Amino acid sequence: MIDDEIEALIAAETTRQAEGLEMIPSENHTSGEVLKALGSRLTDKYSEGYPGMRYYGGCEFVDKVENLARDRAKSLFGVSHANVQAYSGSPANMAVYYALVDPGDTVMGLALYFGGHMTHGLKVNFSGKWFNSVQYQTGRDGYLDYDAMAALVQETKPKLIFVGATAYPRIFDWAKLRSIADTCDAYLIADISHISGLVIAGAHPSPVGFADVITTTTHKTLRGPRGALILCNGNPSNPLKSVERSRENLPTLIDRAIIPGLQGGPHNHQTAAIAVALREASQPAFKEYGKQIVKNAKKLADVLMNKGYQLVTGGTDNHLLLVDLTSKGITGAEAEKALGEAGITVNKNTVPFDPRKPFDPSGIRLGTPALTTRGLKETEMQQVGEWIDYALQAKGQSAKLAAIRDEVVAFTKDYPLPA
Ligand code: DSN
Repeated sequence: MIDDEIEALIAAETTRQAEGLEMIPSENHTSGEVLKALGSRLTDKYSEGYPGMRYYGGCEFVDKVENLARDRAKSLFGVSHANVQAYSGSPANMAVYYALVDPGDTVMGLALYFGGHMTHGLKVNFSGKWFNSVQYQTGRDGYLDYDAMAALVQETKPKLIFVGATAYPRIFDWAKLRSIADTCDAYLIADISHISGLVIAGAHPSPVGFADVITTTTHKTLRGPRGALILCNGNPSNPLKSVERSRENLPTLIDRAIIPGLQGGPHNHQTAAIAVALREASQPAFKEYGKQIVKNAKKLADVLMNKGYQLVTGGTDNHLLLVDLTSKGITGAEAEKALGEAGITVNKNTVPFDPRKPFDPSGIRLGTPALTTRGLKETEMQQVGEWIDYALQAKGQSAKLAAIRDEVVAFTKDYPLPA
């Protein structure tokens, strides 16, 4: 039986993506091969446990799938251990807490409203409720304030420090962060969800060798399916023996946190799709892709700054721009709506020290990963910047926004979604 209701909705969403410009920095377009793995019979299979140690029969092929995904992740990032089972980024981060700290322990992370993530210690998230969460932030200039962070670490002595962001346009100084964590022997956790594709491409420094554990979603700049990786170094131990919390035991601690700690059966179709994406990311073309993402973001930053837009930190080193719209007299929510009507999908976002509330903050995030996947380069970024500016000026004027949308739709015909 064909489910015509769902089929129509999938078709409508596909058209929305194809005829619009997806500029949410955490989104991307996967390849047809990734989609094929996601839509496979692997979704039918239960396989709680790890390859060679399952609680179910019939795992001979999903074992191979998971081993391929693990080996590809290890080789691509240069680590000795990879767990590929976390259902997505938040469960991956939860597993890290579960593995390394106890409820009530002091943990630290970048505040959400300064570009961090909910799971890095937001008060209404499990990470802020179950732990004594201390939050660091950026300076007035939008850059991470390493000195203030170091002082806060000295004062509060966290056992674990999350570093990573959802709205930070600059690079992380991993060596400096390691030395800050070492002042209280804290575990340093690098959540590179937004930038893992850039790390692989050599367009952002790698935290390997500095962070104790690295987490990343697989669906952002890495351009895979929704999912996550947890990466570390160390020696896996006999799974039946108990292990102490130590850096040497990180692989065992992480694996046990995922199962039996937090999750049940792995999503094998997702694991296969991650393996496909990791192979794609190991190709020379992916390095070019990652570098082009950054070139495109820098070009868009220049175009918008030349039109008088204020960018947090005055530019970007990565895949995203955080635009403070205060001086333009438009709010983040108004901008998101106007751009949406013009066929450009973005999301409203707080800016550092935002006087406004998160549901209608002062800024928007703009990202180039999805547009770069479709083949847009610096020349096209000029045009995209023009449309963004026209649309923001045309806020509330349906006819003008519809006219921009017509231009966007026509433009996208030359930049199809990946086959
Ligand atoms: N929701 C993701 C983002 O948009 O950045 C973070 O989890």
